[in-house]
Amino acid sequence: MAVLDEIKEAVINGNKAAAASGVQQALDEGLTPGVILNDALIPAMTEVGLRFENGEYFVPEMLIAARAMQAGLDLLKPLLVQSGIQPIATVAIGTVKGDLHDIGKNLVAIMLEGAGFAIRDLGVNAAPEKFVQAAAEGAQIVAMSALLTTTMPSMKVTVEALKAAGLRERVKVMIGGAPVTQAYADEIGADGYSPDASSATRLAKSLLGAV
Ligand code: B12
Repeated sequence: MAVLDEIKEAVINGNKAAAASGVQQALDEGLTPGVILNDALIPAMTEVGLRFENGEYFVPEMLIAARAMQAGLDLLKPLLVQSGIQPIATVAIGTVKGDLHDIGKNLVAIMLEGAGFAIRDLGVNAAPEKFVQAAAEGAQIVAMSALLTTTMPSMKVTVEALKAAGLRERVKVMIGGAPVTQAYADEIGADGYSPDASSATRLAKSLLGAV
């Protein structure tokens, strides 16, 4: 599908306007948000990551590609999120301390919202205390994202901080992000891991016994 290739190119080249107009065109042509996301936007960011690894791209290129991706996501968000439903539970989601990557976290938040969860977005660079505070204020699930191997340990610190605050039994902890694995989730005592945004919604529901 030509338009999907155009969107991919636009994101890879960091062309925000072309990414947004491509997504709009794809929607006008009747493509579903899921297809646009999984067959254009996400593969584009994967390619950007490869180019960074190969030394073809540097941080500025990654950043403008991320902005182009976000412009496309902004158009998809209202279509991915249903409204007017009673929330299943509140999820406090954030990218852990020291980490500024938020595209995956935002995507997981959008999908969870679409699946009927209320979202408390703690943003990026979220310190363990922020997650603890959100849990103390009633969030039933704490969801942490990390894209850097160097920031993953903050997930463990947060789990420990929840324990120290006496909240660990009251909340479910789920984690994700490209370098995160099920083995790491087991190691730090998180309740669950999932590799992508759609399985994250299934995971959240299963953690609450809602499926
Ligand atoms: C875009 C990008 C950036 C942008 C981020 C902009 C933004 N607003 O997010 C900018 C330019 C800021 C950036 C900066 C850096 N980056 Co960067 N970045 C990327 C890149 C290319 C894409 C990440 C992305 O958005 N992917 C698309 C989304 C959709 O995927 P995702 O995040 O994995 O999320 C999915 C799943 O993981 C999962 N998921 C995510 N979170 C959660 C949470 C839960 C609870 C669950 C269940 C699931 C889940 O669901 C999501 C949707 O399916 C990756 C390469 C890559 N392929 O991952 C490098 C990458 C992550 N960056 C990297 C590096 C090294 C850096 C810098 C250190 C570079 C530098 N020298 O300054 C800095 C660090 C800044 C910081 N302190 O955070 C490395 C990390 C290496 C490592 N293993 O630690 C990578 C892997 C590039 C590479 N190949 O080397 N980066």
